[in-house]
Amino acid sequence: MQLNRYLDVNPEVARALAEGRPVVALESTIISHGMPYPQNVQTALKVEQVIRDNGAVPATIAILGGRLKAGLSPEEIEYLGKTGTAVTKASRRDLPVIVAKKLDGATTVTTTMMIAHMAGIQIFATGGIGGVHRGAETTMDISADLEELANTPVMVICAGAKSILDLGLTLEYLETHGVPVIGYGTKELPAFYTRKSGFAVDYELDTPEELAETFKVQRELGLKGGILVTNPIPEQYSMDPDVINKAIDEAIADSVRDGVHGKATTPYLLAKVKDITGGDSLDANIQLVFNNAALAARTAAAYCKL
Ligand code: PSU
Ligand code: MN
Repeated sequence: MQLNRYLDVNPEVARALAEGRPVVALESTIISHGMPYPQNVQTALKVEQVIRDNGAVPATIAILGGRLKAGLSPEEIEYLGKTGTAVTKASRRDLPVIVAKKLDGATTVTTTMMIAHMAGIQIFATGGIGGVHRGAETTMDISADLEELANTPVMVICAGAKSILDLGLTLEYLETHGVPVIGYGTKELPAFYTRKSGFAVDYELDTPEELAETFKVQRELGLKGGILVTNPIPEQYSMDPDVINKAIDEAIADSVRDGVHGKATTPYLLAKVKDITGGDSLDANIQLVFNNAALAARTAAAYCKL
């Protein structure tokens, strides 16, 4: 484990890492900004249980009082969920000020990867990643998540990207930056709420062992950066593409009308989509996170056996 005087690895996580047992990182922006209270807290706690049930130790990541935390208590998760969007959404550029001023921050995919790496955690489960936004050719709104995947050696297991993003441009960006994009049991990029997007992924892998082996080879070759695993939402929870795409188009039109920009865009769109679909998208969102957590735990377990 890298020594870092700003980092607190909770005892259970530290013990598992020291003993070479599997650990899975989880982000906290999905709790504070990605879902409403109290479903956010219920989901975050259940995700940790899913990880345990699949043989790994969960490490939910956040910044509390300026401390980088790898592994939260249920009370800390409750605090983040209840405080919601009043907690700063912390991406890479936010870290110095939040830590120096001893503030709280909910970690995005970017900062969760960074802190996981500092703690020595290699596998991270989430719902969706940030990417190249629709209209990025004029707004230049490209998530820092993509840059982090290009630079930080963590495997991120997600359900693909939401079509609030430009999926084609997101894949182009990842290709340019040398990030492998793997479909788990599929050759097609899943679009978060749906199993299909019309875009092909680089490779299909079908078992946690294959994912673990691929990640190990990437490390041993000395390649920088992570791997993006896209795991389709289970069929029974997937949404009607027409319904969800219409909701997303409406949400984007609203965001343009309201002049939303910068870091507020993604949380705004997530909340709008949820409102427009009457909560159906929230149910799908919760189920796909459980599905990703289970795969991440099994992959972390396989990685420890290599
Ligand atoms: N996409 C989702 N759910 C989320 C997020 C994205 O489907 O909760 C969150 C993640 O924390 C992700 C962040 O890292 O939003 C990306 O924000 P931005 O687009 O501002 O980079
Ligand atoms: Mn952005």
